[in-house]
Amino acid sequence: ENTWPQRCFLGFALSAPQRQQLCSWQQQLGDGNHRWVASANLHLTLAFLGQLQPSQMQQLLERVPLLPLQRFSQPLTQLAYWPKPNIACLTSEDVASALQQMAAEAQQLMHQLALPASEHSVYRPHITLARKASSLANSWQKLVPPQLNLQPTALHLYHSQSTDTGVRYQILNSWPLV
Ligand code: 3AM
Repeated sequence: ENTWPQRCFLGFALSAPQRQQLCSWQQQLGDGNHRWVASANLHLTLAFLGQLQPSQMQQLLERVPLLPLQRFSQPLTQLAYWPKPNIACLTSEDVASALQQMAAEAQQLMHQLALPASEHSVYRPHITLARKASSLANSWQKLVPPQLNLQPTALHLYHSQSTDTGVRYQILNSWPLV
């Protein structure tokens, strides 16, 4: 059952071994006041689209294939805590150029669809590992980070749905990277 608008984002999936790697790393640290992101929800966001109306969805589906959908390798090897979204994540200071270009053109596409652009002028690739993460702020960067090299084979359009058991990201459409 689809209701509108739909909260959506463009992003990349992790491989099953990568999800397992991060999940094991989270488990070593154990629980606390933070909320670990569930293994099934681990992802790399290209662009947060926000609330899409049906006409915007239709235009998006027409125009995403025009983005530079090139393969890339993005190492993610640094732990960071970002206070404003209050997340603890795995990130990198260097952005793969093909990913950088895709992110910039995705922002232009959002502008064309009259979607609010990102508040941030710089694209920072990251995998959110924990939310409500303020209790991790002091220790987080001193931990030994998981070493990940993301090499996605597709770009996905995700629908972010709230459910009784938490948020669920449903893939609505996928485009292969070439
Ligand atoms: O990729 P991460 O997990 O950091 O927090 C949301 C998640 O980020 C973020 O978009 C990703 C997919 O849901 N998000 C949610 N609301 C947002 C907003 N208003 C947002 N990003 C920017 N602006």
